[in-house]
Amino acid sequence: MIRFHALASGTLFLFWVWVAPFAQTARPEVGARQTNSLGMELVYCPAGEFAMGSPPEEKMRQEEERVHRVRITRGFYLGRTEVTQAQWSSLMEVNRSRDKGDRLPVQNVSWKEASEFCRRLSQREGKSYRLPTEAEWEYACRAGAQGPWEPVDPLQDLAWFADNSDEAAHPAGTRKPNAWGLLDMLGNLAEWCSDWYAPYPAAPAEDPGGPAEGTARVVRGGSWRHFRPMLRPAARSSSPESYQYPHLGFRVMMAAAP
Ligand SMILES: [Ca+2]
Repeated sequence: MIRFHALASGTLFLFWVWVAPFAQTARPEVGARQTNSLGMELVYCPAGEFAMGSPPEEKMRQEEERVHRVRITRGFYLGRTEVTQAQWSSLMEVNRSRDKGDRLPVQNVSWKEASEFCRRLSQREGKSYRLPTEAEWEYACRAGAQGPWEPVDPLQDLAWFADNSDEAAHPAGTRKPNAWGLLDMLGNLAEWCSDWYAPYPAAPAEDPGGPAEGTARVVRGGSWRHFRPMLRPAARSSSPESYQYPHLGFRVMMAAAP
């Protein structure tokens, strides 16, 4: 019996030695999904490097979108859609959305309220949720696409925007996904990012999180009320953090296990 025990322990030890290195390096597949306790789908975005901003030849670009290399050093999960009103109401007392509906994205939320939602979700799940940085947002929106941005499909198929929205938000995730499976990155609601708004640094950056202080927060993606120039991965916008608009919502970022 003792001999068997020793043998079993030895086998277990060898198994651990063999498995441990793989367990530490295993990463989810690009676009792998998780669903949290609110029924919110999260999409895995891998670590990587990309050209943030728009090249001079991109149509409708703004001068401030100057290209610089950005490295995202850790993979992360991003909400597959904007936070819906059903998800919002699970954690927050007041829903001030203009267009009411459980599957519609929550509207009229300030940056501080969106951050509070992330805090409560982190507490409930025992995970680390926050708003994505502007760099994480653009990286996920591009989903590996390089060079000047041109939608492969007609933009109407990818996004709810001024040409097809009938001046209202639409149920989350009812247009086509991008290459990583994310929905409504462009259009439907514009989205709060965590950074203070300021001109980009010119130098290459690693996990940039914006300046330490400012007067407005970054907003990305354009919305049901915007036209094509704002419906580009590099297009930037901003708003003071207390403002609430029917065209502005957010999606969550969840840190992946180290
Ligand atoms: Ca959006």
